Amino acid sequence: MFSKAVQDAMNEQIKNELYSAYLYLAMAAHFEAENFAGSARWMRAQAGEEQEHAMKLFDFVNERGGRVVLQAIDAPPVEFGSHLSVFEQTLAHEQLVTGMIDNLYALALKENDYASQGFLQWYIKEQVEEEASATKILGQLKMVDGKAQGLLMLDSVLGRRGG
Ligand code: OFO
Repeated sequence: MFSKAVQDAMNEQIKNELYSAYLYLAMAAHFEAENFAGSARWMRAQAGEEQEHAMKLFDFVNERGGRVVLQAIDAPPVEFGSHLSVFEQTLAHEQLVTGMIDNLYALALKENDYASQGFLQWYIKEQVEEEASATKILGQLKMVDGKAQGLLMLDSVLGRRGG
């Protein structure tokens, strides 16, 4: 059954996913201001994915006969520092979200909520991808070592994301 505890935790996670969208949109604005159009595009696409993560939860809560209750979203930071620092913050954020999804899954287990466990498997896999993609970009940024030519090349590669 869909317990109140799982429903509340999913409503909380809708907010967390929307905060992720907000955070990546703020990073997109940061890159736009720094004239890194490709990196801004990557972040904008990432923000779009986070909205989809929120909406999958939104739909699931409704399908289970629950009630979606939207919560206030904190303002994200404005400045993020160097390219390397932005992707360090991206990886740290995704690691944080992985912990949130793990806690949600643990709650579904505790509540004997098999449908939610099945549903959350998608998020567990998605978090592996999210962390891997931030880790890969971070590794490339370390190779570039802050050099303008390398940063511009990487910016162009990142700009290919999102069609
Ligand atoms: Fe929703 O995966 Fe990133 O935060």
